[in-house]
Amino acid sequence: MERQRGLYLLMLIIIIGRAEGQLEENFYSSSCPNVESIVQQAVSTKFTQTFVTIPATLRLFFHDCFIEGCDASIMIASPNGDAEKDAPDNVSLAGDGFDTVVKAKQAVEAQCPGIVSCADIMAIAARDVVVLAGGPSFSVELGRRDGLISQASLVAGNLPEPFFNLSQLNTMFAKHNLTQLDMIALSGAHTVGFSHCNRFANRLYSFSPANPVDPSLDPNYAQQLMQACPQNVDPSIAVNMDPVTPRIFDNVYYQNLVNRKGMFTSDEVLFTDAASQPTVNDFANNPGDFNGAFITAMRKLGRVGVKTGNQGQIRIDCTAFNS
Ligand code: HEM
Ligand SMILES: *[C@@H]1O[C@H](CO)[C@@H](O)[C@H](O)[C@H]1NC(C)=O
Ligand SMILES: *[C@@H]1O[C@H](CO)[C@@H](O)[C@H](O)[C@H]1NC(C)=O
Ligand SMILES: CC(=O)N[C@H]1CO[C@H](CO)[C@@H](O)[C@@H]1O
Repeated sequence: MERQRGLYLLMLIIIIGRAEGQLEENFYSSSCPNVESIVQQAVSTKFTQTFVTIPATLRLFFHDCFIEGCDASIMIASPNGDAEKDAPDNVSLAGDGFDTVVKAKQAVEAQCPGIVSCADIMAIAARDVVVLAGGPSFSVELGRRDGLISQASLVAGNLPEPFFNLSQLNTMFAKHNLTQLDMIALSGAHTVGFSHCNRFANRLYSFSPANPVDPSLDPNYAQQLMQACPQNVDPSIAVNMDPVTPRIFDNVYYQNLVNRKGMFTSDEVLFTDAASQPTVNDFANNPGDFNGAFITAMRKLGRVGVKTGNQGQIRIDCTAFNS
């Protein structure tokens, strides 16, 4: 009798624990069983219109998770221009990422109104774009709720900067329980997408008084970048971050680092710092190791600061809190 009560109590604790704290792969299996195919369809339709869908959606997910957790707070539009997406660090978050999430949400709402969070749609879409670019597939945990806070002032100092060194990168990722290995694997997202010239121009023109060109850059690659990004170039000009296979999600990013063709200091330092170089060499030589580490890290990224259970809300329009 006592034992049975104890067992019931234990089961109750487990059930409550699951409902409140944790994400699950089959969270919508009865409430919206087709959610993943609906999102996938919307993402691939958007992708047929523009390749930017891929890098923009992936980066949007990363920035969302690092500020206030993976809760779609980055999606909120404010008439005053003071929401998270308006922060200077968000400069150049391509509009196509926002558009992808909005379109996917509309498609989901049409079949399962009021059920699926924008935060979960972002997590599914981030996986889908990796797959569309030829990267590894993986299952996505679900059950996130949408956040109730979105403030530009929360962004400063909470996103990694392209001039960071290894310890600065590690410190920032560790705040979210992400290891150096996770950080190196997630940086592999720079295998697709674009950077504006001003984010790395210092490496071409004003690195140091003795070396205006960053000596850790391959000289031919530096020349190539100078051609694409002359001094004082139009700030809207952007270049591929992976000069070799810019539209494929692969491990060539790490081969580029070995060949001194990392776009940012924060990329190249992963190879030049002895503490991270063995991992870069491994990922450059073994695509399977990169894929495995990337999947693990994306799933961990997707758990950062999530709201579950009764926290937050299920937004109807991803760009506005429910009224
Ligand atoms: C490790 C530290 C990181 C730094 C310092 C960093 C910095 C940057 C910067 C400066 C840009 C260029 C933005 C522009 O000028 O348009 C960029 C682009 C991008 N980042 Fe990162 N990033 C980091 C990690 C990540 C992670 C973890 C992801 C995703 C998992 C990611 C995904 C992307 C993507 C896909 C783009 C291309 C965006 C586009 O083409 O629209 N980055 N990143
Ligand atoms: C990284 O940068 C920080 C801040 O500028 C500095 O204190 C630290 O010494 C640097 N670490 C390395 C290994 O260069
Ligand atoms: C941090 O990650 C470890 C290993 O993945 C996990 O066991 C632990 O529960 C995580 N901690 C938090 C606070 O998320
Ligand atoms: C996509 C987006 O909303 N980007 C904004 C990022 O922040 C700058 C200002 O700092 C805005 O001008 C952009 O519109």
